Amino acid sequence: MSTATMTLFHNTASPFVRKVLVFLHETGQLDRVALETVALSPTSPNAAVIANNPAGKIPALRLADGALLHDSRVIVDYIDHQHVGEPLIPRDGASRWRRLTLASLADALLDAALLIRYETFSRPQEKHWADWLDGQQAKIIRALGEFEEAASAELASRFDVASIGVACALGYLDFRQPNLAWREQFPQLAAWYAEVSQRPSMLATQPPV
Ligand code: 99T
Repeated sequence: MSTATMTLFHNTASPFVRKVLVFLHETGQLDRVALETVALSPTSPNAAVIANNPAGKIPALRLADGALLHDSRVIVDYIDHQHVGEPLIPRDGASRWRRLTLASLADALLDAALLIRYETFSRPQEKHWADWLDGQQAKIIRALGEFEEAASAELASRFDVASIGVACALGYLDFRQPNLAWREQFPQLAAWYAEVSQRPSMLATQPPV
């Protein structure tokens, strides 16, 4: 019998959902959550998601008492408060703010990559705005540059909110921008990612092929 008391609005293509799933894996709470898979985009929203989250976005997590949490930052914080082991989000001190800032940069990379995805996938070709796409891609490259600096010490030091965010962001780049060839430009980041992508939590949550 299922022991799940919570429901996660979910899609395997979403790197934001993946962060939540990796947190659940890493904290041993996977069996507490049932997955409700939904398909959605800004131009084809999902009614069940909108009924729960006015922003119409996933992940959203329904708790046992019916309360609804979104977005991924709020959900991973909640999950991190639900287990007894070492927190994946440092509770205080300078490390809290540094790890959350790295995690935020990973989200910013994802926001840029998702805007590119929606612009190129959902909008007709003749309406694509090249300067705007270039501006989003530049954000991605700058973020990768900062992660390259952080790879061998800060990211390698532990697999927490920062490292999980960066790992899921890199997985999404490989999924949606397979020709980017970021590994040549950022070799330390590539080496770090090759290692962490073998973790069971990462292997179990890969985007679709
Ligand atoms: O924007 C929409 O209407 C629907 N998009 C989403 O729900 C995406 C799915 S990733 N989720 C977010 O943008 C969540 C961002 C939020 N700040 C968070 O949870 O952290 C879809 C990826 C793909 O299909 O390529």
